[in-house]
Amino acid sequence: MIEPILSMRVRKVLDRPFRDGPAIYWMSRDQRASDNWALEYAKQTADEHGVPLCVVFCLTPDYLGATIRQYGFMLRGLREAEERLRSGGMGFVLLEGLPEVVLPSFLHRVGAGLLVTDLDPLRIKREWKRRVHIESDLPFHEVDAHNIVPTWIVAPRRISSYATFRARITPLLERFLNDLPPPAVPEARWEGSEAIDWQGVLDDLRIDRTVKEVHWAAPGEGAGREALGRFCQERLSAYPADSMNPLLGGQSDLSPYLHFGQLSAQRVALEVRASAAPSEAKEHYLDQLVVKRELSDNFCYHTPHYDTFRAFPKWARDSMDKHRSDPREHLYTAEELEGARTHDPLWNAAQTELVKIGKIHGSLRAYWAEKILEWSPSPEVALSVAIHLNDRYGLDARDPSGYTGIAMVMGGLYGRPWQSKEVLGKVKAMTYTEERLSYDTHAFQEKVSRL
Ligand code: FO1
Repeated sequence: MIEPILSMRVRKVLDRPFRDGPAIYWMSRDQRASDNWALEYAKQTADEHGVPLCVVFCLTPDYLGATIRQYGFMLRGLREAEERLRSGGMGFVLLEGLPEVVLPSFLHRVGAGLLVTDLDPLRIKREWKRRVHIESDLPFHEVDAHNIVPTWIVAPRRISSYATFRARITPLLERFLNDLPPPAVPEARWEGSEAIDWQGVLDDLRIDRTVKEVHWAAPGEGAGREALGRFCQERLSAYPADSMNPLLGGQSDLSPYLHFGQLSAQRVALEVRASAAPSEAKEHYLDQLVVKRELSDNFCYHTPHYDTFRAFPKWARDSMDKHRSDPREHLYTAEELEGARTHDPLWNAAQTELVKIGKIHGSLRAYWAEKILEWSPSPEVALSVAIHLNDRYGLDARDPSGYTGIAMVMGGLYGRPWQSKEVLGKVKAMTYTEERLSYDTHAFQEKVSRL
C-alpha cells in the first residue's frame, strides 16, 4: 500500500487498472537515482505487483534551443544516474527522439504495466505528456518529485501574492519536509537493458556547440551533494550578505543541480535546516529555496503563457501600454545586447558573465533584465530577448524559476505599482549605484574581463 503522504504527491493522468508488466519511470525533470519520490512511487508500485522497474529518458535533440553547455551537463549527470539505477537492480534506457514517438513503441515492446513520470509545469512537457497519453492507454501517473510540497497541494489555482503563498506553504512543511526514501532497490530485477555509449550519444547530438561547457559546477548527483555540503559548511553562515558580493563568491551555486533534478530541493532544505549556521541565515536561504522556487512552479503551472507579456499583472500591462511610444534614451538590437555592446559597463559585465560562465551574479540579475526592458523597442521584444539570452547561455535556464524571475522584474509579477515613468510605466526601475550594490563594481568588471 502506498502511504497517504506519498499518494498526495501523485496525480493520475490516466487512471486505469495496473496491467501485468514492468513498471516504467519516464524520468525527465528529476534526473537522479536518490531522493526521488517519482522513482520511489514507481518502485513501491512495482514491488506491490511483483514486477521489475525500468527508468527511461527521452533525449530530444532540440530542447528549447539548448546547446552543448546544457546538454553536456545533463548527459554527464544522467550517466551517473544510470550507474546508480543499474546497481540497484533497475534498468535504464535512453530513447532518442520525441517522447510521443519513441516512448509508446518502447512501452509496447516491453509489455509495460504502468507508466510513471515526474511533474513539470512547462508547456513543452505538458504537451509531451498529453501526446504520450493519447498514444498509450496504460495507467499513467505523474509524481511531483521536484517541489517539497506538491504543487497541487499548496494551491489548486494561481496565487497572486508572495506573502499569501508563503502563508500557505509554511504550515505544510511540517508534513512534507520529512525524511527522504532510502535508495530504491526493487524486489524484482530488471534484465536486459544495454550499456549506453554516453560519449557517442554526446558526440552525435546535432546541437549548437559554440556555447562552451562551463567548469564551475561538476555535473551529477554526487557532485551536487558535495556542492551542497560545501555550501552548508563554508558559506551558509554568511548568507545572504556574502552572496550579494561577487567578489566574495558566497552564492549557493546549486541552481544547475536543482534545474536538472540532480539534487532534490527537499534534500537541500533538510541539510540546510540541520546545519550549524545561524537561524537567520538558514531562514533567509529557505525562503528563496522553498517559497520563491515553489511559487514559480505555481505560476507556470497555472499560467500556460508564463513567458509572454500577457502573463504580467494588468496594472503593469496597462501602464506599459501607455508608454509604448515613449522615446528610448538607448535602443539596442538583440545582437548588440548579446555581444555586451551597450554604453553601460556594469550591464556589459553581467552579460559577459552569462555568456562566459553560464550565470549572472545574483546582485545583478534584476538589473540585467530591467535594462533590457528600457533599451528595447517594446516589452514583448524585451521579454523574448531576455528569455533567449538566458536560455542560450544560462546553465540553469529553461526553468520555471527563470521564466518567473524575468516576469517579476520585467512585468511587476508579485510586485506593486511604482510611480509612473517613461518606458517602464509603473514597473520598478533599477538604479544601481555602487552604494546600493555595496561592492566595488569596477573590481567586479575587472574580474569579468579576465574570464
Ligand atoms: N528533458 C527531457 O526529458 N529530455 C531532454 O532531452 C531534455 C533536454 C534538456 C536540455 C536542456 C535543459 O536545460 C533541459 C532539458 N530537459 C530535457 C528538461 C529539464 O530537465 C527540465 O525538466 C526543464 O527544462 C525545467 O523544468
